[in-house]
Amino acid sequence: HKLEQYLRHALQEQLFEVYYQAKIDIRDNQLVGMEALLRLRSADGMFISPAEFIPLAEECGQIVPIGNFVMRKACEDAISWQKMGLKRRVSINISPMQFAQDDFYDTVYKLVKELSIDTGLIEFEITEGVLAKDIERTRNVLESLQELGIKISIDDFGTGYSSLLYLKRFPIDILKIDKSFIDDMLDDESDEAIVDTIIGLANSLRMQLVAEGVETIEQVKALSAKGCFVMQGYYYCKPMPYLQMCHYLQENT
Ligand code: G
Ligand code: G
Ligand code: NA
Ligand code: MN
Repeated sequence: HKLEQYLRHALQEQLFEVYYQAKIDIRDNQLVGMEALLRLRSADGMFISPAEFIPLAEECGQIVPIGNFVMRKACEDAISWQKMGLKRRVSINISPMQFAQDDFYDTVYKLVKELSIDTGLIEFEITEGVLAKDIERTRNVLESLQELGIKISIDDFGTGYSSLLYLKRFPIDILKIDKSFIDDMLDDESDEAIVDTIIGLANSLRMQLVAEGVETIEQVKALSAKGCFVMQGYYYCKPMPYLQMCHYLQENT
């Protein structure tokens, strides 16, 4: 497969880039964190969507070294922002296969020690599918990460099939309301009801909330009226490279 070969080449030649998208707490308009998002350009300079290459990287196992690269780069950038007085938490997407590696926790632990990073700077975004698999081990890994000081969020929440029981039993800090519900919440009563339910759930389980894919002021108003105050989406800012995020942080601090 051509793309598979290109992924190998991209890893060797360090062609992957990590972009950052801000999360804004609208109560005080502060940039409270950002999500690291992987980017890759083809030979002609066009972006290849991670939605295309991540599933392939999962299939051929390359997601592990690619995921390790993202983790290291995001940690290094978070440290560099902290040194510049722009301390913010960075969230890193962890793919199910990456999480399933026997040495996942060891890899994280070694990196944390090697970089001497303040673990309060790190958040992992996992999907509901991770919670439903190998429950005992998953709980052990999540608890170890929590002890290390890393925050855990559930990405695309509401689209998977995690049992509410797992949510209660696992150390989860944040629910990210999936973009698909935000997209339609203003015209579709069921989507609005799902958003209300997720907000209620987060409040009763004392978890924080992030709304993903917020694109309009109407969505911002509706979400804040419901008690969800942390927003991520094009309405505030698109994912941007490290240097641009430096400027953005300086302007917004
Ligand atoms: O950034 P964008 O919307 O194009 O991302 C498309 C998909 O790729 C999303 O599901 C996103 O979570 C995923 N993705 C982006 N960066 C990473 C990454 O570093 N690791 C993993 N596992 N998935 C990522
Ligand atoms: O699966 P995950 O939630 O990690 O996917 C995040 C993806 O959503 C990123 O690729 C990012 O580029 C994209 N994204 C973030 N905000 C918006 C938005 O407001 N609108 C759209 N269409 N995509 C967004
Ligand atoms: Na994510
Ligand atoms: Mn998501």
